[in-house]
Parts: sequence; structure tokens; C-alpha cells
Amino acid sequence: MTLRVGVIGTGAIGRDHIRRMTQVLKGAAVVAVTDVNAAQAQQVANEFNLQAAVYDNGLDLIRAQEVDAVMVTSWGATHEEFVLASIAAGKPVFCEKPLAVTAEGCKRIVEAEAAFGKMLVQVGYMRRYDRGYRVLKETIDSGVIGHPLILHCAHRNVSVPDFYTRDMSVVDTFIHELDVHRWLLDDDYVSVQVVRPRRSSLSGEHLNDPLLVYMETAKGVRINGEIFVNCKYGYDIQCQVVGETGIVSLPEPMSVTMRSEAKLSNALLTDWKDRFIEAYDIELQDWIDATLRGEMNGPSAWDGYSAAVAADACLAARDSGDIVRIDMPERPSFYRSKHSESA
Ligand code: NAD
Ligand code: NAI
Ligand code: ISE
Repeated sequence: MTLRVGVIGTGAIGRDHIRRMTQVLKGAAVVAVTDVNAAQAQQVANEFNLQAAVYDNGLDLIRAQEVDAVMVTSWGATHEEFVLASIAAGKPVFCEKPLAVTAEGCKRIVEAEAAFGKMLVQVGYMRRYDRGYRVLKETIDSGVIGHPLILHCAHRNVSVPDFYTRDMSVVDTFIHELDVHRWLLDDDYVSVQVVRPRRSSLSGEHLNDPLLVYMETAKGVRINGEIFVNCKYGYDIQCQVVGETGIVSLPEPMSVTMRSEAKLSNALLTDWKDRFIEAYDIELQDWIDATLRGEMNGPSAWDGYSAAVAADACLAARDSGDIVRIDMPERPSFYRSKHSESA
């Protein structure tokens, strides 16, 4: 059986997901595409030789007869509308992060999905499928370092485009950490404080870059996070968990050690597409396989909502300078099934 997928948004990640569904993965065919930039949608369809209709807009694509499942890879602010329309059409939908740009928007999605009565939404939090994060989680869960006490992390991008707004360092970038740490520690957040160090002169003046994010979890773990989206030197994702009897760190991506010109060096990656290439492949193959079985296996709309509640609190903390409480609503029974937390 083949899952017939319609893709909304053929930019950087939409194009890359089309590439993997067409050239790397099994079980899916891209049968429809759309983008507000219609010429680009047509160009991507041509590039991958797709037998696909190019639709004028996302809503028509979602309603199209030939589309079994929807992939939303357009700009974050458009996600809510397309995910709600997919639920209304009863179609499974893979939505790139963030699920919506506010917690209110995510809540509307969670309510619509619960009212529909079946889980249809998976959010693109691919780090849960990354081998490094998986080994980190297995090690913590084994108890070998005792209870986790402190988590140090950093999310560093070489640079960001001009359209990148001040809020995006939280809702578009650190949102990955907000999701993956809940999963890694099997915990939820209770408070956050955001501190602004000296601004890098190499960052846009409208940005607060870098930022330090201090969080506390319900189990009392303290998280010390750095967001630095114009770090210039590489794409660098760090995570280290300090436990009662030991410390575990996220493995570095594989890289040849070189001795040359009186230097010992390892090259760093610069692009998120390369850093998590294997995780995206595993994530989407899992989504295709589960969807064909009529299941939903990965990060759920509830996970998307939880990350967004924390993100809203981070923004309030950044602007006020205060320690802001994070009040996570209790998980409804609908999201407690075995498929809501499994990835
Ligand atoms: P992009 O700007 O390259 O692509 C977005 C595309 O969406 C553009 O082509 C744009 O024209 C199109 N678009 C915007 N509004 C649309 C609409 N209403 N209908 C149809 N198309 C529309 O951005 P990107 O880097 O590909 O990011 C897209 C999404 O993927 C974002 O939500 C981003 O957060 C997410 N993303 C996730 C990861 C990850 O690591 N999981 C990495 C990159 C991007
Ligand atoms: P992008 O800007 O390259 O692509 C977005 C595309 O969406 C553009 O082509 C744009 O024209 C199109 N678009 C915007 N509004 C649209 C609409 N209403 N209908 C149809 N198309 C529309 O952005 P990028 O980097 O591909 O990011 C897209 C999404 O993917 C974002 O939500 C981003 O957060 C997420 N993303 C996730 C990553 C991950 O690691 N999981 C990595 C990069 C992006
Ligand atoms: C982008 O959308 C991603 O998701 C990348 O993983 C992240 O590093 C980057 O900051 C985001 O803009």
C-alpha cells in the first residue's frame, strides 16, 4: 500500500522532506504540492519528477480526493489553519514544528482532535528519533547516573535569515529543546527565567542574541540553556545531564579527526539538514508506516501544545525579567494512550 501525501510548503524543509519521501523512504508518494510561491511549488514538482497536482492553496490540497495524508511544512504562523483543516477533513497530518506559534493556537488543535475522537496529528520533533538523544535517554532511564539533577544545553545556529524575528529564537529554535527535554527527563516544566547577556554585535539589532534560559521541572531538575542563533562557527547542539553518580552527554556527530598543518581538528556541521539527517529519515518512515496501519506513533498534538505553553512562558520571562510560573494543564485521558508518548 502507498500513502498518498500532499505537501503544503515547498521551502527548505518541505523540499527536503519531498526528496526523502521520493528518493529515500518507502511507502509514500507525493501526489500534491502547494506553496504561496506557486512557481517554487512547480519547480520542486519538476525537480523530483513528481506525478503531482500543484494546488493554488493549502485548503484545496487538504480537501483533494487523491490526498490520504497531509504534510505541513509552510511557515510556522500558517500551521494552525492547515492542521485544523486536516482534522476537519479526517486526514492524518504531519506538521513541522511548531504546531502553532502560540499555546492558544495549539489548544484549539488539541480540542479539535479530541472532539474528532482519533489521533491524527504528529509534530516534527525529530530529535526524539535521533540516535544520540535515544542513547542519552536509554542511559538516563537505566538509572546508571542516578536521578538527573541538572541539564546543560545549547542550541547554536551559524546565522539566521533577515525575516527571523525576536520571538523565533524561542518559538522556532529553542522549541526543539522545550520538546526534547520533557521527553528525555520524563518530566514537565514549572518555571522559567530568561537572562539577556551582552548582545553579539554580529546579530541583528532587533534580536536578543544570545539568550540564557533557566528552567525548573516538576521533579526539581534545573535546566541551564543557551540560545545563540548567530554563533558564526557552526551548527552546534549540546546536551549534558548531570546525575547523582555520573554525567552523560549527547554524542557529537561523527567527524574525521584530522592532523594537518600543525593542527589536530574535527570539522563541525553548519546546516540543520545535515545534523539531523538520519533522524528526519527515521521520523518520516515511522510516520508513513504508522499512518498506513491507521496509527499515530510520534510526538502528538499534546506534545506540541506542551512545548508551546513553555515557549509562551519563556517569552513572558524574557520580556519581564521575572521568574515565570509554567502551569501545564493536566494531560487529558485522550492523550494518555500508548501512542501519545512513544517516540
Ligand atoms: P521555508 O521558508 O524555507 O519554507 C516555508 C515555505 O512555506 C515557503 O516556501 C513558503 O512560501 C511556504 N508557505 C508559507 N505560507 C504558506 C501557505 N500559506 N501555503 C503554502 N505555502 C506557504 O522554511 P523552512 O525552513 O522550510 O521551515 C518550514 C517549517 O519547517 C517551519 O515551521 C520550521 O519551523 C520547520 N522546520 C523544522 C526544522 C526541524 O529541524 N524540524 C528545520 C527547519 C524548518
Ligand atoms: P522556508 O521559508 O524555507 O519554507 C516555508 C515555505 O512555506 C515557503 O516556501 C513559503 O512560501 C511556504 N508557505 C508559507 N506560507 C504558506 C501557505 N500559507 N501556504 C503554502 N505555503 C506557504 O522555511 P523552512 O525552513 O522550510 O521551515 C518551514 C517549517 O519547517 C517551519 O515551521 C520550521 O519551523 C520548520 N522546520 C523544521 C525543522 C526541523 O528541524 N524539524 C528545520 C527547519 C524548519
Ligand atoms: C529551524 O526552523 C529548525 O528547526 C532548526 O532545527 C533550528 O536549529 C533553527 O534555529 C530553526 O530556525
